[in-house]
Amino acid sequence: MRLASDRRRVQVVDSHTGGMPTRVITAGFPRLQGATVAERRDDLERRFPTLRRSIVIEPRGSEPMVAALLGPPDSPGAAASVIFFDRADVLGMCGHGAIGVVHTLRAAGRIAVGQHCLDTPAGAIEVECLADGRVRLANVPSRRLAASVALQVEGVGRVSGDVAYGGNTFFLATDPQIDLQQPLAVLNNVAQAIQRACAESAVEQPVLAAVNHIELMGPPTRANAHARNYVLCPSGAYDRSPCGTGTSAKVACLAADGLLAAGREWVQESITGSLFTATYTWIDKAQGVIAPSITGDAEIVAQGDLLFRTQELLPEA
Ligand code: PYC
Repeated sequence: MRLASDRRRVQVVDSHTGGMPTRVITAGFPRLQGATVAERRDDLERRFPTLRRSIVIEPRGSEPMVAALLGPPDSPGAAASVIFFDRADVLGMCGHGAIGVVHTLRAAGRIAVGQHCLDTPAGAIEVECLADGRVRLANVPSRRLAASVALQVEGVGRVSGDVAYGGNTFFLATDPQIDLQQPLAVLNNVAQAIQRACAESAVEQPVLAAVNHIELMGPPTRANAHARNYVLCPSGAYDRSPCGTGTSAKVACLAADGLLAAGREWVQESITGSLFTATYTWIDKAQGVIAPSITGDAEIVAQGDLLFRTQELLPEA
């Protein structure tokens, strides 16, 4: 059955990683300008804001959806380049999305069990398709940027937490511990108030200027997990998965505090109960820089064409 023959087609494969949707764009997206994935990222950000949103939000997508635009590799031997975006932004890196991409490439027969490389705007990442179907991601170098940063948060009071980079920059609220058993709407309000406080305090505490994700930490509900998180993304959606970049940021803080030894596993539970397993090795112990590794699972849930009028695929600038 071929419908809407007057429409242009953008081919996608939809998956979820621990409940968080990833939409891999495999063909049909307008050609981006740029010799490197970083340049193509800038072009995507500048010239295609409406098309980006139309791909991920309703009626074609959903609020939390992250898209992964596949392109040619930059580095010799890389399987592909990938640029992640959600309804608000082009993302530096996305852990759950990378797991979805690798799962999709494997299902499509483009990569096999074993190690591969993906070029992202945040740098090249090593990924591994494990024989049991899971994906291991060697994330970008991660580190804590500041410890125990105190904020005055409207409706909450004083909140202290660490600022850490794991491919995106997180404020990890730890004190007071926010009760993660509260309704999602309450957690969302608290995280948004912290997000606003980060923005408002960035003049006095410049490290906060880079914060784009808020991570609330609490005790796990799963017997095999070490902690549970709630992650607010810049789009306003919460991460249904344990957040690969957020887990990397958390592990960087644990490493900096000497609370998790290199090579030991950290099992991070998401607000929906899904799990990622993380480990790390030191890149530079004196500077607190780690190489985190995140293992998780994805499932393909749909494959198809998104339909657009020709003018909807034209650049805006
Ligand atoms: O898994 O890194 C992640 C992520 C970032 C935003 C949503 N998921």
